[in-house]
Amino acid sequence: MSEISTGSTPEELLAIAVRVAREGAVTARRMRDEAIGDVQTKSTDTDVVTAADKAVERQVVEALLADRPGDGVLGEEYGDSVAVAPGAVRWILDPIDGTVNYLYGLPQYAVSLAAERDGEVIAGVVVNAATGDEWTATRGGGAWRDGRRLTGSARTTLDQSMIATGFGYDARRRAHQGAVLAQLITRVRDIRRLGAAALDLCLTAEGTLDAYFEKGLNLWDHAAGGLIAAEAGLVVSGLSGAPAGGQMLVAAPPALFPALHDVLVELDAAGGP
Ligand code: LIP
Repeated sequence: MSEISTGSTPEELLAIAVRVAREGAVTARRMRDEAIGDVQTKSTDTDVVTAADKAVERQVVEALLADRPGDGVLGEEYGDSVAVAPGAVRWILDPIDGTVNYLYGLPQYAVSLAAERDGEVIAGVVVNAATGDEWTATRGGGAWRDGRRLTGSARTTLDQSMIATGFGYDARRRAHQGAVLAQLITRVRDIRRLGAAALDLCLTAEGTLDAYFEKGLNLWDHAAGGLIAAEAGLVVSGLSGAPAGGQMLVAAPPALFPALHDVLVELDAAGGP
């Protein structure tokens, strides 16, 4: 691997990620327009994976390693390939986030690609494959959409806030999540369940949504969108001081985060199966 590749800047990594993610989004859209093929299930009968998920992941991984052969890739469908060079990058990829939306043709599914070095995500891009909308961020470089810097929502009170969330694929987890929602919905302006964590995070980063939370996300769901939300000035965290992760991820403007955090703790949103 050339020296430049291990020492690439976040901006150089973002340029690679944007190019490759856009190409993957074109493939996802084309395959959707042609026909949904080879639909299989994973953890439950509602946790689906399509031929497009696999094709996009293969395409993105091949393009990344052609550019940077010493890097590693963690992908939703084919798992982890270990980086072999010191200071190399681990790419974190969800080839189609919002797979059920993709299956139904709802225009809310995205290619999500992040670059991680030494355990820290330093660049990320999310491309809505249905619409072409694109969000980017580099660590310390801000979050952007169409040349506009993102700064999140100006909302300051929970009862006037639009909160997005999502549900797992396991019925027992969904029962707990539904019980939490039944209480939360009385405390907020409204709830939205759009079906793709990466896009939920980007819409929250741009202030179209006021805040987002979800239990049970995988790293590939939130690696890029979490950086975009953080670089938009949002608090991206778990509950009670925990980092954002599978137990809970909350993304909210600093003015809103404490109230949302406290009600999620009160309702045991991180609990349950
Ligand atoms: C999806 C997430 C979404 C969550 C779904 C699913 P996938 O990821 O983006 O937020 O609510 O249950 O996990 O499976 O479409 O890549």
